[in-house]
Amino acid sequence: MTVPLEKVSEAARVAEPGEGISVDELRLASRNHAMPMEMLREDVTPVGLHYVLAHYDLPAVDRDTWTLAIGGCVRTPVTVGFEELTSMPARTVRVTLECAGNGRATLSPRPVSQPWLNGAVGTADWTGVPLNDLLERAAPTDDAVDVVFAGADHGFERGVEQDYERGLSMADATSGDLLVAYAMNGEPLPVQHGYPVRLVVPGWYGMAHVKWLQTVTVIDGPFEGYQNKAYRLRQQADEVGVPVTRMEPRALLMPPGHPDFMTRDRIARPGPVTLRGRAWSGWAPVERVEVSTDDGTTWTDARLEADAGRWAWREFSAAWDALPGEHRLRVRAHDAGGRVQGDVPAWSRGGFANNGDQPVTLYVLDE
Ligand SMILES: Nc1nc2c(c(=O)[nH]1)N[C@H]1C(S)=C(S)[C@@H](COP(=O)(O)O)O[C@H]1N2
Ligand SMILES: [Mo]
Repeated sequence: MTVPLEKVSEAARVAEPGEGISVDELRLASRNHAMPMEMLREDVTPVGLHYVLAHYDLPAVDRDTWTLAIGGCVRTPVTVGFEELTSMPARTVRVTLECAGNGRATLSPRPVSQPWLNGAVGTADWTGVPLNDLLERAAPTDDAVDVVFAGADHGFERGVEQDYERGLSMADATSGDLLVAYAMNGEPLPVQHGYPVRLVVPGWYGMAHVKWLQTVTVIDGPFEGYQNKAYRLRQQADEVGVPVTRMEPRALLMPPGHPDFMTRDRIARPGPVTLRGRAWSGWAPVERVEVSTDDGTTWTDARLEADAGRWAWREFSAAWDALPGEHRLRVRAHDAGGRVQGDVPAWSRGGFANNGDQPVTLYVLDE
């Protein structure tokens, strides 16, 4: 029997007006979990609470037989095993990682996919070997254009069978602290984050950070693989689109007060409240965060806490005297490159890089 692949996998689409989240989306959402918003209190996200996204099944990789092969347009193909990799000079970099689809579920119209609210983010200390050191050993030839990173996971997506693969230009692959990482917060990578080894591309949205990394292939032309075509900003399905690359500036508020179980709306007593949260941008350092307690009518500057490194989110805080009533709390980040978090999320068919601010509703009781 032959199964036509287009029957297995639905084409990318946006939901009809009023169409709810489906069981297919719920299945994805229960495999791929968000970071709970209260974890914005941590500089480094505890491993089990960092968001997770895997397109296919989590592969079983044996660390003892695992190898990383660097080949293609190189003078000296290199193969390293886990022991050799971990004996090379290592670096640890604190990196905030965000899925390009973070916030997708609240867009209108809603792209049908992993239905993230706003918790598809986390920060970890990644330890590994600078990708540059491995590439230098392999010595790319002069015709090198792109570098393709392939994971051990395998699946089908919109009718296309594939290993998860992403390409980067030589310039992007050889600048900016990229790591071939084998530890997360000082521990071996857990399976859901890429055991035994993953790529970390500081400042870029999640899709570039290939997990369960097995091969690095230098090629003499632009990489046209599925995941490089899928992660593009498009208004129409037939557009070529603009590649999704670095994280847009975004600030998130650690929800104050206490939650209602179902709605997660917040409830607090009147009096002084410290509004806190974290902000990041993959383009340039965050240099300003504004806070509004009246749904964006007035804004005040939050205090920025110590810089935790170029690729890590930055904590902010603002003192507020909460009076009884219903309040809409909003925050927005500015980076040193002049990028500002928008009021209205940018819309694209994939729901990528939508960095609109996310209001938090807070009810302050009379006493
Ligand atoms: N091999 C492989 N790497 C992958 C993926 C995947 O499905 N397979 N998902 C990517 C996406 S879309 C994201 S957002 C990040 C998520 O990384 P995390 O689960 O460690 O948070 O991994 C990326 N790397
Ligand atoms: Mo993602």
